[in-house]
Amino acid sequence: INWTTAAEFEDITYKKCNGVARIAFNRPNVRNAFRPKTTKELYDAFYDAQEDTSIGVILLSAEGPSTRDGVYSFCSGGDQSARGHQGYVGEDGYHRLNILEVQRLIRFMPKVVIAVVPGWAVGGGHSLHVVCDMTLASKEHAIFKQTDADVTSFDGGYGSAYLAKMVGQKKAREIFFLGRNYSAQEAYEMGMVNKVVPHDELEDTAYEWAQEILAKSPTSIKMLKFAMNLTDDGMVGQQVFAGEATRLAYMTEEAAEGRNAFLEKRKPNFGENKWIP
Ligand code: 1HA
Repeated sequence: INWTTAAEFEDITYKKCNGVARIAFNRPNVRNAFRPKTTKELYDAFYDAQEDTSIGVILLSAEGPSTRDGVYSFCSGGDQSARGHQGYVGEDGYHRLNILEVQRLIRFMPKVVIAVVPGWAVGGGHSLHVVCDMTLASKEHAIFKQTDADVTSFDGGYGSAYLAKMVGQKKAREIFFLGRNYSAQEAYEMGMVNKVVPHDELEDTAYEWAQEILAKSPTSIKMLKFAMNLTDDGMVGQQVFAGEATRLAYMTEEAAEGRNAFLEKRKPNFGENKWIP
């Protein structure tokens, strides 16, 4: 895969190749924990990928392994050493950790986001894989774990309630209330992993999945993603889906007539026999 660097960051890497963007955590020595700087960089990279019309699929992956002990990780959630008394402190001294904004960007972007999990997916890192459209996991090294209830930093949205829709209420409660380790195979059997892949083939498989998706109709993929989101996202889900319906309506003769009539200061004439059932 001929990746080219799309932008330089400190806590993440950001590359592109043939319609695919790859955004990867790059703090492997702390199990790819995210600090406020990381979430800002993630947001900027995801936003760039969203706005780039050549990109249809984004892989959220991770660099590694740790140079200290050789352990692979996807993401271990919020950096506990960046936590002050009100929350996570950024370099500017403010308490913030805008990981939920990153989640919303992933959720609402009209492109497919695939979590590529080479190792630990823990806490807020686990929630990130949940909110991605699909998850591929390393057979040998991926471990899924929820520690939110150990550190009093809990995801009450997609990380938990949406997870429950994915794996069922009892399993989701077990994952959060006990905080155990689950292998890639166990996560697959629960329905939160799409495929368990030999570690050496993980990145290539993700790229292949992306290429298969890229061969599909972009409008269909985007409408299907938003349709599947809609029922869980309330009025915002409806807004996002309906926004695309509005865009399609703009492309009709009716829309041109409505706009032209206004600009020409006349009554619109939408024509005969247009009330197609
Ligand atoms: O859920 C949310 C949010 C929800 C809504 C709104 C905002 C949110 C913001 C954040 C979060 C969260 O992410 S809460 C959950 C935070 N994460 C954790 O509680 C996981 C902490 N880490 C671990 O449990 C373990 O490190 C591990 C299961 C991922 C891996 O265990 P392992 O292989 O035994 O490694 P370990 O020795 O523990 O870690 C290696 C090094 O990485 C250690 O550094 P050292 O002490 O040797 O210098 C360790 O401290 C560091 N490290 C690992 N995870 C984190 C970390 N440092 C800071 N923050 C971490 N999350």
